[in-house]
Amino acid sequence: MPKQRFMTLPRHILEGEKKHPEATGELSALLSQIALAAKTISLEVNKAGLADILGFTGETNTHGEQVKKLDMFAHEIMIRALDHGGHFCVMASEEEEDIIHIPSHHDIGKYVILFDPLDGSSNIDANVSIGTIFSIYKRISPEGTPGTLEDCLQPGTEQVAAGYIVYGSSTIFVYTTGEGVYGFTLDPAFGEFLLSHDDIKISKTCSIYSLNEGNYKYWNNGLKKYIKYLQDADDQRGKPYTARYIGSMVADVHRNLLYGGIYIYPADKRSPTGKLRLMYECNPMAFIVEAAGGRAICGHRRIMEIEPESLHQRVPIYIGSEEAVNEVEKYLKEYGDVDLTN
Ligand code: P6P
Repeated sequence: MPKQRFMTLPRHILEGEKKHPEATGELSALLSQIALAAKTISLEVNKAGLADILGFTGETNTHGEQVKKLDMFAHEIMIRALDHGGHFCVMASEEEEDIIHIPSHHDIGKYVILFDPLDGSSNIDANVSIGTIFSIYKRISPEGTPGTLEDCLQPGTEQVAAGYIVYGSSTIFVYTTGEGVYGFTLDPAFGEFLLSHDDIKISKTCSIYSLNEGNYKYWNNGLKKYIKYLQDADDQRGKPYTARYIGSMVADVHRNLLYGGIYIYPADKRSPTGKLRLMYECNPMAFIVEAAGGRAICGHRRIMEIEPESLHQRVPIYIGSEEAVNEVEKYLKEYGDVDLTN
C-alpha cells in the first residue's frame, strides 16, 4: 500500500470542506462524531468474545429478528454520540421501528442520519467481519422544528454523505461526500483513523461475485443464467469468476470495492423485494460505489433513484464493478426478473 501522508480523518474532512466556500464545517463535525462512535463500537466488537455481550438479548427487533447484545450496544452508542451535537433534526436506525427524535433539551440541526448500527451481526459469535453503515441527508422540513419521517424518506440521490465502518482484521472507516471515496484505518495505538485508501476507484471489470447460492432454486431465470455465465466464463481471464460470500454486506462490498466484484441480493420467490434495506444499507452503499466508479441497481432501476415508501423497505440490489452490473442488467431484462413488476 503506498505510503500515505499522516492524514487523520478530521483533517481530511476539513480539507475536503475547504474546497467548498459555502461549507460551514458542520459536515466535518458530524462525520467526526460518527468516527468517535465507531471507535467505541470497535472496542466492544474486538472484545465481544471476552465481555458478556455475546449471545442474544432475548428480544427481537422490529423485523422479528433475534437481537444480539452488540447490535443494541452499537445502536445506543450511535444515538448517544449523535443526538446532542446540534447537527441532526432526526435519526433512524434498523433497530428502531419509528424515527428517533432529538431530545428537546438538545439543539436541532439541519441534517438527517439513517444507520444500520451493526450489519451482519449474525456473524458476531464467529468473529467474522461486521459493520456499521450510515447515510446522511439535509432536512427538507422547516429549520428549528423536530425532524419528520419525510426528512428521512428522501431518494438516495439526495444524500450529502454516506459511509461504513468495517470491523475486521482492522477497523476501517470509508466515506464519501460524492467527490471521491476515502478509507481510514484505525490506529489503536492512539485511537486515530489514518488515511489508508486515498480516492478508492472500483475496477470497471472484475472476477469476483458475491451472493448466497443456497437460494438458487428461488432465483429468477435471468439471475440463474447470469451466474451460469460467470461460472462458465472463459474469456480473456481464461477462468471462471471466483465466488466469495461472507454473509456480511459491509465486508463483501468493501472487498469488492478494493478488488473489483459484484455483490447481489436479488428479489426471489422467497423474498419478492429482496432482503437488504433501501434507506440504511442499499442507498449508502450505492452512493459510495457510484462515487468510486461502479454501479448499483435494483434490477431495472438505479438504486438511488427509487422513491422511498417506508423506513425499513427492502429492495433487491446488484452493486459493484460497472461491467458486471451492466451484464447482469442485460440478463435480467432478457430472461426475466421478479422485481420488474414494481
Ligand atoms: P443471507 C446480514 O444479515 C445481511 O443483512 C447482509 O449483511 C448479508 O450480506 C446478508 O444479510 C446475508 O443474508 O440470507 O445470505 O444469510
